[in-house]
Amino acid sequence: MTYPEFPPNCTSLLCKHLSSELFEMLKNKSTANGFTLEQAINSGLENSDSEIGVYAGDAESYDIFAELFDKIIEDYHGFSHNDRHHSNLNFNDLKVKDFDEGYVLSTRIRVGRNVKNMPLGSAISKAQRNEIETKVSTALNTLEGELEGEYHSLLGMSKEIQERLIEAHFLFKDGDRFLEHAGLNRDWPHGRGIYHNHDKTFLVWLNEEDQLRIISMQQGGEVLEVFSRLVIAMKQIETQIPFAYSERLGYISSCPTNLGTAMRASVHIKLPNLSQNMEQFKAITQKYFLQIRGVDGEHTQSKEGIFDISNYRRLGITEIEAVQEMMDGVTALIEAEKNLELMKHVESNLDNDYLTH
Ligand code: ADP
Ligand code: DAR
Repeated sequence: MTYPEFPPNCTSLLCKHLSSELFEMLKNKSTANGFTLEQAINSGLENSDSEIGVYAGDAESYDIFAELFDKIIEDYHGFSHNDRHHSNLNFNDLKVKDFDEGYVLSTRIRVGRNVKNMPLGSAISKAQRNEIETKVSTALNTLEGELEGEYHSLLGMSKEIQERLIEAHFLFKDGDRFLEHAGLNRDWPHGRGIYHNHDKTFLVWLNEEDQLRIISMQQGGEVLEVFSRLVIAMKQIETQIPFAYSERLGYISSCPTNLGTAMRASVHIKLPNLSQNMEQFKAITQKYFLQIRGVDGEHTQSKEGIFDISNYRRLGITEIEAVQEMMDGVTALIEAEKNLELMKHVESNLDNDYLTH
């Protein structure tokens, strides 16, 4: 492989950090699973509009290709090679904020997890992926109480049911081109599926981007309820399924953006006025380290002034800090939205006064 010719408009962290010198240093290296630099960067080469552009094929990738991954990790999370990740799942430490009524439509908190001592999705074999599906779905089927539910393999699921679950924000989409070119969609739909409880407030995706996406979600803005359900579930699953974990990087994920807590705490929130003031909107999201996604998740657009707002950082902060950052930022967004509403109301009253006198 020769040094790739990145297009001039490439803005990914891969383009930014893979110098020709670094490429020459890493191009002939591979992990014990045979995962190569070429495989790690293929998604970013095929998708020049990538934000990041790299995926790991196993936990070892973060060591073998550390000279590249560490630059990307520091750029995205502000986490340096000498930093160490710490966890805090004590939901009593959350300074809960009740969001004003009428803005937050729903709350979802998810973590990515991968099975210890197994390759990640980009390097796993079909047999290993099927083994994970069997072991994890068996463990999930032992869950009781509020978490009790059923596992549904994608292989046996009709397109109509899949579309309905995707539309309702419960199931992952297929055909993601970033995952495709990372080798994460190989053998699709074999080994993929979804577990959910009877109310669909607790769900687990199997073998999408990560081997598990453990999800707690519900209508409204009761963040503590959503978070505590997730923490209880995570701990119960981990008693049966050991997760890939690093003292330095926390929970190991396919994409470096999901290392550490691998947690994304999001709300669907109505901000029709702020959506007309994107400069002000983005100033607030930058201040609170928030990410703006569309109403159907990553790489989608907002609809009717509804946005998916979540914490951007996942590594080098604890789970409590990630959720707190989201809550504090969402509170600031609601305040800004209310002020814009008030200004609009005053202006329309002034206009009416002017017109009637
Ligand atoms: P991930 O959260 O796993 O990184 P996405 O951003 O693609 O993946 O979101 C996955 C699905 O979850 C999408 O259908 C998205 O609309 C839905 N979703 C995300 N946040 C919320 C939320 N707060 N309420 C309801 N659905 C949500
Ligand atoms: N779209 C890929 C991944 C960015 C982070 N999102 C994940 N991991 N789902 C990119 O490189 O832009």
